[in-house]
Amino acid sequence: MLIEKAEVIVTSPDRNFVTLKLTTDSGITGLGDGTLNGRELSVVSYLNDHVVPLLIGRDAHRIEDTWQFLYRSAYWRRGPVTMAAIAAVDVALWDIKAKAAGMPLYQLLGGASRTGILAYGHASGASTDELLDSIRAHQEQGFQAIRVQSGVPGLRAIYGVSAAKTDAAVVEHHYEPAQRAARPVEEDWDTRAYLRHLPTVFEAVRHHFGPELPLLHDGHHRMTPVQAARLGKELEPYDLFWLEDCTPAENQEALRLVRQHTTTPLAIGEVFNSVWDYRQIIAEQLIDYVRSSVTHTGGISHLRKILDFAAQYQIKSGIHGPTDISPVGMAAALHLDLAIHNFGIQEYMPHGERTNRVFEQSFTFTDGYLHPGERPGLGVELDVDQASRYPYQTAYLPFNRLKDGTVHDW
Ligand code: GCO
Ligand code: MG
Repeated sequence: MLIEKAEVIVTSPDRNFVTLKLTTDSGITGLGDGTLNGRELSVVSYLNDHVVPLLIGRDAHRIEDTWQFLYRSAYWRRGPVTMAAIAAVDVALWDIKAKAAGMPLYQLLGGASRTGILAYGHASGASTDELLDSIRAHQEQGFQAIRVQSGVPGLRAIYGVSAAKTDAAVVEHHYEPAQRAARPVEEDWDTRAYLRHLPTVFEAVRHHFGPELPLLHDGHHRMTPVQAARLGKELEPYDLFWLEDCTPAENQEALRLVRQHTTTPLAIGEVFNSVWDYRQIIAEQLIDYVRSSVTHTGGISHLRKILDFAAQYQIKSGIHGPTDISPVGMAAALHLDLAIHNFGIQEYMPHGERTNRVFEQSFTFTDGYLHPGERPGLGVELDVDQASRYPYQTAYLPFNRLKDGTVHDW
């Protein structure tokens, strides 16, 4: 079965998405997500200018060989653009193989290891009261695990908290960090104010919702190791499911200091691209959850290798699933989640209605659990007419400045 056609489709229903569609000589099509938030067109160029010409005429069944060919023949390895482009090809080929087999993709990955995929939703509020309402709204939607992000007194809009007031009607997709604007929006940041405030937020949340509800928090790379160690320690009484990205992810050794001081579980990796980014923190057991997405880590083939490595050290999955992962990337995550043994939790931010019209999906969310569905392949199809109604729009992620004007990690 040969690849006959490769098309890169860019659409911006609620936000920008980059999708690779492969068509084989037997008429089977496959989809892969290559969306890189705020840098989408670089992946489009990488695919169109350098990868698509190499795919035509290749055997669609040779997934591993194609992966190794794209990775090694480029000579310039890793990096988000390269790995998102390779991911798009890899996932599209898995979609084709599963459709050819007449099976949902998870069956080819070893079959189901569980009946459903526990998902966490994003609750947030500028104030603690608003946050408590947002948690209630998520519980009403069925979520059984909740990420908690809160405003900090004295700071304007910050990561994870919508600028608009949260209410039940907009809770589905109230938080979308990329802004459709010609320049990145500037936000402000003060780590000391954050460290003072956050434990009071968790105290209020535990007081209102009791000890059972799994609670997560994202530090979004903004702390130093010693600040992260202090936060982890101070949050111990509130029994977090995880503290995510507490330090900038490039420095794997930073997590050693954090780990020595706290038993709060640690999750990291949404900006990682390969198993090499995890080598030390997995082998030294410095983390508890792997946060990579399928889309930014070379696809199902490579993320599976990272997760199998992690499994040997009792480290579990927590696959990245914000709205900037398209429904194609989400479906790929769900098939992997269902099949692997060391599944931890899946992030789930439901997409908006326009996005759901462009990407027709078979996955379900019931009582807090996701399932990829039983359709052959990934279970997602792209409506090309709908997609063409929403052309690309320039959008940037925000960035942070401290009070004195210094640029800080966002
Ligand atoms: C998460 C992430 C996202 C990122 C976004 C950037 O935990 O879901 O931190 O909110 O900020 O994916 O594109
Ligand atoms: Mg995160």
